[in-house]
Amino acid sequence: MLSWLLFPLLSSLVLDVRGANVTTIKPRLFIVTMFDLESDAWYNIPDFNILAQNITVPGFSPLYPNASCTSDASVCLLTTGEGEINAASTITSLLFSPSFDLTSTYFMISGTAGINPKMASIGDVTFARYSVSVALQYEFDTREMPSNFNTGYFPIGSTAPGGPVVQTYGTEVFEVNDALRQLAFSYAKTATLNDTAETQLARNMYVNSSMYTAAARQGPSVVLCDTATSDVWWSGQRLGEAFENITRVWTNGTGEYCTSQQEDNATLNALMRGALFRLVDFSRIIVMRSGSDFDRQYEGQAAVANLLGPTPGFSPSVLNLRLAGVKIIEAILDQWDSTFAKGIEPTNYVGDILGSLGGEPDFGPGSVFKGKGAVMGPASKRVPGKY
Ligand SMILES: *[C@@H]1O[C@H](CO)[C@@H](O)[C@H](O)[C@H]1NC(C)=O
Ligand SMILES: *[C@@H]1O[C@H](CO)[C@@H](O)[C@H](O)[C@H]1NC(C)=O
Ligand SMILES: *[C@@H]1O[C@H](CO)[C@@H](O)[C@H](O)[C@H]1NC(C)=O
Ligand SMILES: *[C@@H]1O[C@H](CO)[C@@H](O)[C@H](O)[C@H]1NC(C)=O
Ligand SMILES: *[C@@H]1O[C@H](CO)[C@@H](O)[C@H](O)[C@H]1NC(C)=O
Ligand SMILES: *[C@@H]1O[C@H](CO)[C@@H](O)[C@H](O)[C@H]1NC(C)=O
Ligand SMILES: *[C@@H]1O[C@H](CO)[C@@H](O)[C@H](O)[C@H]1NC(C)=O
Ligand SMILES: CC(=O)N[C@H]1CO[C@H](CO)[C@@H](O)[C@@H]1O
Repeated sequence: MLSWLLFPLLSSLVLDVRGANVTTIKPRLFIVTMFDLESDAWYNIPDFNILAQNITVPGFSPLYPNASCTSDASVCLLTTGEGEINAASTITSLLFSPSFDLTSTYFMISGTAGINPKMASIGDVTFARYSVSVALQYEFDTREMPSNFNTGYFPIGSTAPGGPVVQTYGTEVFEVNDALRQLAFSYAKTATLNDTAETQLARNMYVNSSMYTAAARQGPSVVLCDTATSDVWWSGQRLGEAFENITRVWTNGTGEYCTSQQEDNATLNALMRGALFRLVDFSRIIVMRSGSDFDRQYEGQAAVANLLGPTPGFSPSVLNLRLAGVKIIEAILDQWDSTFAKGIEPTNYVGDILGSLGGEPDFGPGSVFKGKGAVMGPASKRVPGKY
């Protein structure tokens, strides 16, 4: 089924922070999952044993202390733990682990998400160009908000909802390589995705709601649309709409909020900081999220019933990440020498809202580094695999 390329292991022995001898490996792709049910989907695949080697990485979550890799080390997987703090801590630890040389590694986030029924449906696999920290705002409880507000959230430094970023923290919006995203999308589309009778039934409730008729899809599909991060697992029509609005404004009209999750801006922020020292290549990131549950109720349903009710979309959504993701991995490994080793040249801006990696963001108030990128002192002269 899968034709994994064999290539020699890099085998320089180095000591890690524990004083343990470790071997430096140079994976071609790293799968980033957030919790056990997402990683489980990648275990026990014929011809692809991702548990052939376990590598304990100091700084990883106590729940998920190991990265694991295929025997030829071409593909590895880690589990960050859920929420932004776990994601940022785990990815930062990975960057500085002497067990890995990540300078040419592709990163593929593979996680489930809440799904906006205006854009896509449960069971769908989506690929984001923008990852937006939609809750990085001021917030009033709606019972105490001014009467002219339509939501309790409004941008930090502003006086009313819906405006642009005024006071930049730097993690509001990240943009990834769209050329790579289009390739990943085309490979994923060749997969036959899973669906179940229960999922179809739940999906139909939305297809039949007049407010979603145009956009709700009939069956599991692969979709290009953007993702929103918040530690708060929000739900409901009103917050859904508020975050659609802020995504549109903060991406200057080009982003469409479609999936909700609790990690991606943190993962991207940590990778961006690594890219500043050339430990990773920020143009090698794929943000794949599948719809496990709707982010809001259907017409006539109570918001609380949607959030706390059954989630029949969950099992196809984890399975579909793997079914679609395997196609992407196969393509990257098969075409490594011809295409992927040298990288996919981005034609869009890639990076954060500050312009840290250089270039002029096509969203937000503009580069604070005048298009030249952040001056951090000398970039990495670190020998990969050493401190
Ligand atoms: C690490 O490997 C070197 C070379 O094989 C060996 O001399 C040393 O004792 C090892 N250190 C530990 C802590 O295992
Ligand atoms: C790696 O760890 C998993 C459990 O997390 C285990 O099933 C597997 O056998 C381990 N692999 C090796 C080579 O020890
Ligand atoms: C981590 O990997 C080591 C080495 O294979 C194994 O002994 C340990 O059980 C693993 N831990 C977990 C939580 O899987
Ligand atoms: C989807 O997966 C479930 C459980 O893994 C299986 O029972 C079902 O037959 C699959 N459906 C399709 C259409 O492949
Ligand atoms: C949705 O509409 C379709 C087509 O009219 C119908 O077959 C189905 O029973 C409806 N589902 C629900 C839950 O109302
Ligand atoms: C979203 O924006 C639309 C159009 O500007 C506005 O009518 C609506 O009230 C906003 N919704 C929320 C919840 O902010
Ligand atoms: C994005 O929109 C804001 C206003 O919302 C504007 O100030 C800014 O210049 C725009 N940025 C770009 C790159 O067009
Ligand atoms: C690591 C990081 O940048 N985290 C930020 C992601 O966005 C949230 C708001 O949604 C911030 O609180 C985090 O600081």
